[in-house]
Amino acid sequence: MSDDGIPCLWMRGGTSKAAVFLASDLPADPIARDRLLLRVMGSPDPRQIDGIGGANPLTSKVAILWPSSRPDADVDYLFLQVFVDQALVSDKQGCGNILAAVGPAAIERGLVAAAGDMTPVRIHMVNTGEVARAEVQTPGGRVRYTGDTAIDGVPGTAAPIPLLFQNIAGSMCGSLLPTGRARDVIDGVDCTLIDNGMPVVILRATDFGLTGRETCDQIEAMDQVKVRIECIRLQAGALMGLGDVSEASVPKMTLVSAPLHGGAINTRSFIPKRVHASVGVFAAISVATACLMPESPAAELAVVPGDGRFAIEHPSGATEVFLDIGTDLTVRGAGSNRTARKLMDGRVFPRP
Ligand code: NQM
Repeated sequence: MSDDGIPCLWMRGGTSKAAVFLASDLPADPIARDRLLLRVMGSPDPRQIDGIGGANPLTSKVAILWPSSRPDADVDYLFLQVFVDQALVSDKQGCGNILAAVGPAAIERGLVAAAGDMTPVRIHMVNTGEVARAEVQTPGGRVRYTGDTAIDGVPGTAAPIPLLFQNIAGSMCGSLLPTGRARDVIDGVDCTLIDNGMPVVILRATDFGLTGRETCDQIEAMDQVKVRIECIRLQAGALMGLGDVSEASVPKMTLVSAPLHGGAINTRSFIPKRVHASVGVFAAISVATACLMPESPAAELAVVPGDGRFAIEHPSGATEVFLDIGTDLTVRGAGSNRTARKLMDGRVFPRP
């Protein structure tokens, strides 16, 4: 298989990048598949110099697509996080940013037929079991990537790809608040253990001596802060029913502080060891949901918008997520407007 290369689409989805494959082009056995993907990306190696990975968790991602196994979806999407400096590939999280690339890629690869100027694509997110809806612009039967939509963390503008979700609470933990509480205390630090599409632990930045304005590089240089956060993460993972998370990419750790630029709340997210250059889509939805819970450290800092549109501030601007909030304050649905772009369509040659 690898002598002739493997068909591969290299796509930007939101503020991340992924290699997109058809399942039929990869080994069916997950162990053989993951070994191959490590070689494709160039892992383990901090620079991923002998592969196509970008030496950061946000650019070392894989999406695998196949015709949907479910009547309520058009395409199945398995997300895999390929670790940069460890020989690990994890399916234990989804990815809302790469999800933005799935609709266009499914149309590019003929898994979904373009239908008029806008093609709705129902995507079964295999990692968590839910179905998302993406709207892809397809004038003349081809994906249009150009447009006027700007998202923070990506230069320029592109065609919008609205993403809509329902029933994402408890995506990996089984319930929105896996401990049954909106506030737990771990190592003396208040936190909210929440899963509205992504398992996230929400903590006050000030409890770690931070203002929340620090850059990613500044935080990554703070060894003591990182050790404290990882220690809390390992305990939180067990409390959230995720077991031993020492080699898992969830839960994500998000430090919150008061908004700085008119948004709902300000964040710095560990994903879980590197600091995210922006924020994950589902992570942002989980943070927004915590802002509605009076006992959460997020609620005391948040400025909750009246229209359900939460601008979640992060190191490169803000990500807007939408919550459809019922009268009893339950979150019925959520969404985000993202963009994506086809960067390369060709064959990838994994390291032997
Ligand atoms: O939370 C990074 C990203 C993500 C995940 C990560 C994401 C999400 O920004 O839905 O998008 O948290 O590892 O690509």
